[in-house]
Amino acid sequence: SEYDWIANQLTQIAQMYQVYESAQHEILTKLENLDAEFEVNYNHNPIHHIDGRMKDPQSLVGKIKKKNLAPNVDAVKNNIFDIAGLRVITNYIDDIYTVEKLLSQQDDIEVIKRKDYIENPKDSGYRSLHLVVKVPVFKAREVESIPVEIQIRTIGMDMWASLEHELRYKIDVDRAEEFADNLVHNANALFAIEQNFQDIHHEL
Ligand code: 0O2
Repeated sequence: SEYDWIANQLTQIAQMYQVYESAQHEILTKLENLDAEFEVNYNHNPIHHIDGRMKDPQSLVGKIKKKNLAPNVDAVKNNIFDIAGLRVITNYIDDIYTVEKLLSQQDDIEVIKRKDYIENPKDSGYRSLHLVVKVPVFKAREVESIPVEIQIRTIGMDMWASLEHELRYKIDVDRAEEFADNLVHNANALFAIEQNFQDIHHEL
């Protein structure tokens, strides 16, 4: 019946979220372990802090529509890679690439997507390194390889992105251009400051 169909869909969705959350935990543990090792061996922590989120259902449905996907779990799994997300905030710009290298060189990690919005900032001024990595999740009956989106950025890049994200919803369409220039200017200024701090850090 129709109810069986709904029950089946809901179960599949719950199972999907559960396994993606497990994958997020696996990656979070790897990152925390790397940071702890740095703490013991060097005087410097690359990671300032880590945030995580599971994509909320509204936003997932929005993406299914935008991408014109068939509304089923398989289509979602094969085409949407940010169901599980982690955001790694680093202290310095160099740390971004250190974190990337240390994670991606691990035997059970496969990088399936990489976008460097630091080399090539977005027109908005947005900077961040975006990775999608697959990690094996060991389930009762099988091993499933699950993608997790990781955004790696400095404190300054993160500050800019969260303020810009908040402002985006408040800016009138007719004044958008005026603010756009301002925001790009601020992104570049913050980047210059962080390069400066990086130089001092190297010097010391
Ligand atoms: P949420 O709530 O974080 O999920 P794809 O995911 O590959 O299909 P695309 O366009 O390749 O889509 O993704 P992109 O641009 O590499 O990354 C999208 C995410 O990056 C966004 O998530 C934001 O978190 C962040 N982002 C990208 N551009 C900007 C920007 O100009 N300003 C800010 N503040 N953040 C940005 P979602 O999906 O929008 O939301």
